[in-house]
Amino acid sequence: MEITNVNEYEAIAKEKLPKMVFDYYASGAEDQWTLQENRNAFSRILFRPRILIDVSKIDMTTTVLGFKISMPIMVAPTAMQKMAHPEGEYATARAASAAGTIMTLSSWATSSVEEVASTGPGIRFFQLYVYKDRNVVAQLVRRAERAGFKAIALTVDTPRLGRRESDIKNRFTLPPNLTLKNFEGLDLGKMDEANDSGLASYVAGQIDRTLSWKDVQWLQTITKLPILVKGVLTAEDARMAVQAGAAGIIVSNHGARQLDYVPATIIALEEVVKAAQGKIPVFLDGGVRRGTDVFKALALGASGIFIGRPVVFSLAAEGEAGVRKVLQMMREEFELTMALSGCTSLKEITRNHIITDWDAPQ
Ligand code: FMN
Repeated sequence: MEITNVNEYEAIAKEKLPKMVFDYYASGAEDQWTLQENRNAFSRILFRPRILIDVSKIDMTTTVLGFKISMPIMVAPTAMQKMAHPEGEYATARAASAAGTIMTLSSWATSSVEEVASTGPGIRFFQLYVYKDRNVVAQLVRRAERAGFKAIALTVDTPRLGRRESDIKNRFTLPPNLTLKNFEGLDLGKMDEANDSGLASYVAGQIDRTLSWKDVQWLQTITKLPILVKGVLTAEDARMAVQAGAAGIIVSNHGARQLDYVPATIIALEEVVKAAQGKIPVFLDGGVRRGTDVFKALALGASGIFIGRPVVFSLAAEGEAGVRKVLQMMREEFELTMALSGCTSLKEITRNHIITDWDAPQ
């Protein structure tokens, strides 16, 4: 039967993938309260559509850090995509490029920055995890620059890995035929099996828990690339990101995989946007599955959104064609939402086009 929305890929992926892999992709942390809330919160925002506006032409194009893209829908970094499909990150890179949008490559990709660059042209960002060994970080950032990546998305919500109980039960580890390709030559490409989550042990061994705001400044001394701080959920940290010289903020709770009982990102978004005061753009990821969700995020001040799980699920189901279809369905739904709410360009989307359950009664 024809697939008509992004959510349908999850069930197909579940049938196709080994349980250990599907659970790793799908899970959130602990009670998975935030995992549900990331979705549920969107349903507490309703539209105030405007009528009798000529919507025969809709322009969804936008500019992110100076790069023109076809729509404000981008690809979030998700690790180890070759577990989903043999073409893994190559397929995602090609699909994003065909859609005219940005792909963010995970530090923990199963394809290297050079390999992904070799798939062809495309605007790509590199997601960075900071290892204890700063030489490893400096080398990797340099390689990303040389491979033509345009920005660093610095993940700041993972000093330790969140407690994902299915990964513990499944003794999750990277399958032996795959490596964390960016680290292969640095002897950090393999993940040992552990008595709990192999990934949690890897993080505990390699990732720098001392990471702090001064490192955001350090990063700027080793690269000219703009830095997006990924994982901000409060106004306080938004102000600090601006001060630290970030080029942008990604409001993210890591797909609800880190600290459970943090708010849905769509709820946290507005305070971050206010605190950033228009000085730097604010993006969002977490639970975006519909064109209506994209519109709601933009109405609350986001400059664009990223999708995570829909990419790995569609990759598992249909490879590159699946990821293309996800991006296409999101684009079409978003275009329709704009038309039906009376907006012909992104700048016409305003706070008045929505009402939330935390707004004062009119
Ligand atoms: N975020 C990172 O910064 N680095 C990663 O390597 C990374 N790997 C992920 C792997 C999976 C399977 C998932 C689901 C998320 C991962 N994330 C990672 C978080 C995503 O970048 C993003 O914040 C999240 O998936 C967005 O929520 P969504 O999946 O509901 O769209």
